[in-house]
Amino acid sequence: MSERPDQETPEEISPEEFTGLKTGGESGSAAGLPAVLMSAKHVFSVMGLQRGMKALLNLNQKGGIDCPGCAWPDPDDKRSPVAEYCENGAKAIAEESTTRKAGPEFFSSNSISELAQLYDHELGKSGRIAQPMYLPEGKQHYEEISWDDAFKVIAEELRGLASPDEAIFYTSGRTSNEAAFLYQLFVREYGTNNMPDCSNMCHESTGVALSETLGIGKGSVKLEDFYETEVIVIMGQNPGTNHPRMLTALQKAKRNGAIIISVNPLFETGLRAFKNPQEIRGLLGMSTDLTDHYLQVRINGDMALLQAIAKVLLEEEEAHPGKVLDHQFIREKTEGSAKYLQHLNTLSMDALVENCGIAEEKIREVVKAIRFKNKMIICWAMGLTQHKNSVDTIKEVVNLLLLKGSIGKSGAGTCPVRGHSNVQGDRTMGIYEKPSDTLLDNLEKVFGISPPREYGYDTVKSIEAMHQGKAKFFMGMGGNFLSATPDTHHTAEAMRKCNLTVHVSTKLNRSHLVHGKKALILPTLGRSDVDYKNGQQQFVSVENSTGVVHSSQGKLKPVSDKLLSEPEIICRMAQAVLPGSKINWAHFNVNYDHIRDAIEKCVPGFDDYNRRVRRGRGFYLPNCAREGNFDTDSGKANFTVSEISPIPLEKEEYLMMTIRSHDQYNTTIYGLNDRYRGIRNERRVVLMNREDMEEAGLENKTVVNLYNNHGGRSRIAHNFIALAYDIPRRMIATYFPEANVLVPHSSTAKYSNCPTSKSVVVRIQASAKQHQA
Ligand SMILES: Nc1nc2c(c(=O)[nH]1)N[C@H]1C(S)=C(S)[C@@H](COP(=O)(O)OP(=O)(O)OC[C@H]3O[C@@H](n4cnc5c(=O)[nH]c(N)nc54)[C@H](O)[C@@H]3O)O[C@H]1N2
Ligand SMILES: Nc1nc2c(c(=O)[nH]1)N[C@H]1C(S)=C(S)[C@@H](COP(=O)(O)OP(=O)(O)OC[C@H]3O[C@@H](n4cnc5c(=O)[nH]c(N)nc54)[C@H](O)[C@@H]3O)O[C@H]1N2
Ligand SMILES: [Mo]
Repeated sequence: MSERPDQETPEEISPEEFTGLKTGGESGSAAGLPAVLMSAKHVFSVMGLQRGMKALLNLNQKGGIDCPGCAWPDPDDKRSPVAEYCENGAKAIAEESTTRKAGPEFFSSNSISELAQLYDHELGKSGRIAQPMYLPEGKQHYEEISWDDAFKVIAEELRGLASPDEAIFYTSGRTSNEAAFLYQLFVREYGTNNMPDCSNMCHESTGVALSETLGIGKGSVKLEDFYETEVIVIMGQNPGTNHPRMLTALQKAKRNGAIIISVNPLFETGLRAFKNPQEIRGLLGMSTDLTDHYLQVRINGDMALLQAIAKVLLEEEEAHPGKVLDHQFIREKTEGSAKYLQHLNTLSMDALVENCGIAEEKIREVVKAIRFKNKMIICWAMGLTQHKNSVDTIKEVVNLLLLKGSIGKSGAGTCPVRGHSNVQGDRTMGIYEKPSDTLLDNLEKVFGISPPREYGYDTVKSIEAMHQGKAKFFMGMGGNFLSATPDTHHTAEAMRKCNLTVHVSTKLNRSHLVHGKKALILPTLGRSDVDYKNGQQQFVSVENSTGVVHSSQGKLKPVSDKLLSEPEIICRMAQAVLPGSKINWAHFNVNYDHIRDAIEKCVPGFDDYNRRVRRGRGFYLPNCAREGNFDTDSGKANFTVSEISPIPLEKEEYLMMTIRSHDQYNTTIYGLNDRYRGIRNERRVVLMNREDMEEAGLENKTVVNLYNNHGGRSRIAHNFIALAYDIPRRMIATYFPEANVLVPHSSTAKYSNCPTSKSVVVRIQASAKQHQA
């Protein structure tokens, strides 16, 4: 770690130049009129008035378009007739439904190396990809190709591999249930479980921790639970930007008397206060304060904080016997409490305080506020899942809920807030490198295929397999594998070793520009596009963060008649690759009801799928933890024992979290502003503690390079502007995906193999370069 990297610049994969930072004007509250104006600006500038209105009026309405943004649930009953969406949902729909398109001439006049010089936000502005494109070996320009020929290229490659395990099939979380089911069916008939997905980089740690402790990898709460709860803890999540509609639920919870505790190294605007744009008072600028207790935790200090809270709760229980812990629940519904409580007693409060960075008095104050409350919801997202010890930290979340009996009853439970709008549904459909026996048995029974039983590669293992030449074919059903995964240069080397890389995409992204020897881009219909089969309009279905399955039907005319739906792409690819297939692929492509019939036969919980999904609000999937039944080996919820594992930092080292700005959706960059944080027109910034900057001799806005060395590889990210910010000492923050060059692929979470994107150890060196404001 101590070596400075040699200054030789690795080949540039994306621009590292500045766009012109402006600072100031941090927001004190989220949403309000500015959010409404921003939504309108984004939508109408690229879609026009009529198309824009049509999209917005249908967004998240029953029978309408499911927002392609986040997976936050829609209200079951009352929905705002005009605005059941948020600013960032509006941006997502504008990005997808733009009328701009990248036709064949766009590709013939721009070589791949020219396109690589564009920033991510500029790539997106090229518009919707309007026809299939092929990059033959050795060529510098993508060329138009017919769909039939594209499927032939894929078939030839897949049939030529020595083993099906030389192919990798990635999925991003926008893929509908119908497409996801067909995709995994095709991949398993072809003969591999190499099905990595974005979940591997996202809530994988959650799935592992919750399955082991509560018997189900998903959260247990419904939206209504927020309205009945007494305490909401929000850990490692920035709802104002990433799940803005959650603020409406928090506001309602607050009005019903709930206490909100926010745990985050940054006091994000969306955690402070909310001006509800669906209410006149919100539009007039009146805000609701959200957070009652803000805990500025150190990066990865959450486990220590949770243990400290539990320790103080035990003391409170001693002082007020029977009033603080739910003894009956612990006795009847859980296992392992004795060991857990014993372990808590051995922990040193001082060590916990030092690790989490929050003063003991503050912790005591918070515990005082919640000690007699019985209904608690804990929400979390990437701030908890992307660390080495994430699985154990999330188990510690469960411990706290179990102490309070806060699971399996209304107004209480686990709320891992999912990312992509159907990431949870994709897993339910079997997009997983470790499929369950139940699913494979059912595929065998229903389709007569022999799916492979060995586990496949997850995301990080896929990168390694490509890097080592063990995998030679990569296909992405959506997503942007190159930019989303860790260690950008290492992943680029891996992708370039493939014989063929194939991307089913709506918009151009960097994974199309860092490609295998040959490459295909297959353009697909998005959520908002109408999809007809034999004159009959189709719909697809998705599952939100609370396990509700509902329909989504496109309403807009596609920008080109050469786009195919994801289900059709899979059916036609399957027919080309598997001519002797046992499955009637053409049948699925006639009417998506046929796909749902097949899902009903293979996936538990989907009885009467076609009828129930047609009910406006859809239906809830079974959830044992919600019912207070735990599908674990013991049939009980498990307390677990974990030890904190402080990340050692040498004198000049910092712990870096890579986070999202307000103007991006993962690797899709809508714009260069991060309005709530007061950062505008620039993404190459590093947020630092002011005292750390003084100590390091860095003035505000000095240009620095960030570097590290992990697993034998030196990494450097050039040109970041250091900004003094309210963040704990020795902690820094940068934006994803620009900082992904620094995230070591060899550093992943224990048990879930999730890249540790929120705890990257780096050093900082001033650069000779100056930033011109
Ligand atoms: N508009 C928009 N919406 C999105 C997305 C998007 O990019 N844009 N992405 C979608 C996806 S796929 C996902 S997964 C979600 C992501 O939603 P979030 O998880 O909210 O996204 P991040 O920006 O990664 O933010 C993590 C938060 O965790 C905090 N944090 C970092 N490290 C720690 C830590 O160690 N402890 C604690 N307590 N906090 C920490 C950061 O300060 C930040 O506030 O959002 C989804 N929704
Ligand atoms: N350093 C760091 N890295 C991270 C994270 C982090 O916090 N820090 N977060 C991780 C997380 S939580 C996630 S979920 C991953 C995200 O990883 P991905 O899901 O792979 O990335 P996205 O940026 O969401 O994918 C965007 C692309 O999807 C395509 N697309 C959009 N809509 C559709 C559609 O309807 N159909 C199809 N076929 N394609 C479509 C577009 O071409 C677009 O360019 O990144 C992870 N990477
Ligand atoms: Mo995610």
